[in-house]
Amino acid sequence: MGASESIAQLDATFGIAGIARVVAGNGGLPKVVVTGAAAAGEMYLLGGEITSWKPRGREQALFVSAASKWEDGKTIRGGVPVCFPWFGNKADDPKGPAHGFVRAKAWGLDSIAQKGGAVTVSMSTASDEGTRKLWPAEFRLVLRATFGAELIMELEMMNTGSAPLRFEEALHTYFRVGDVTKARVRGLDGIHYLDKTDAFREKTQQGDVVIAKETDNVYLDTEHAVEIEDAAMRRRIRVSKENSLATVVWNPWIEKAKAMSDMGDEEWKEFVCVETCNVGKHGVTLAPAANHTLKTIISIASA
Ligand code: TA6
Repeated sequence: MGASESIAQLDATFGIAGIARVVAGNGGLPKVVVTGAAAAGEMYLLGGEITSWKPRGREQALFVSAASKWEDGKTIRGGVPVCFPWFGNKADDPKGPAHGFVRAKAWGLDSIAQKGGAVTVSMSTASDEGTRKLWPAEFRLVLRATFGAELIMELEMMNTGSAPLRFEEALHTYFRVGDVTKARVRGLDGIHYLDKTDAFREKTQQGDVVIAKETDNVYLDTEHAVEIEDAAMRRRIRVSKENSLATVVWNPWIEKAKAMSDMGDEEWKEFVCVETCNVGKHGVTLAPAANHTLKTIISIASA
């Protein structure tokens, strides 16, 4: 079955007229387009990657690079990449794909459901011959994304094997901002973090996080919500979460952005990543047949 036929097949099976369709997106890649009463959104089967959320009456909340690649097996630059089963470099294999392998994998579409004005899209991926070569474990990973007045993301991990396993995970969200140099992230004051730009040295956050240079901080032992204050777009984006003990704040700044082939030289100004995670010492250990759900709820208010 060719790509266009399978897209038509998926649309026939899961599409909801006037609410959600499966269509060919960038690079001909299949995506779900949501046009619900409360919000519009998009989610690609490549990586189970959300690339758009626009609550009714509000501006787009997510950033996607104009230079992103759109190819099977490649990662999308922007939106909400799913990092799993490791974060950053693979500890025991520097050649392993950064941030794990599911963000470059084709996921399956499981369901599309409408409730009130919100639409929930559920996609999943699981262990197979390819994943076992990189990570010898049996798993099923489901991402449920609810596009409504809030964006709710639930990443459910199930250990489908007979041995305990340990993994890291992150919803690596790229939030669109008007001007990152005029934005700040609130809610991390006094929190310990590892500074990835300074050999992972442990430091303590003083006040709000302001972006005035390359920033790559892994905040530890933090379960509470944070807020992105975006003065240029006069809005506040609130990121609350459950079952997550770490938060990462990232912006590549000028030089790193220039060095990235899938990011425009000036695009570093247009986003900040605030990532809901379980990484490092907060990696999750799961017994056979057990499951764990990381949840994040995003809302926007005028500032
Ligand atoms: O989450 C922050 C980070 O780990 C940074 O170190 C930076 O590498 C970023 O992710 C993007 O990673 P990527 O593999 O998508 O280029």
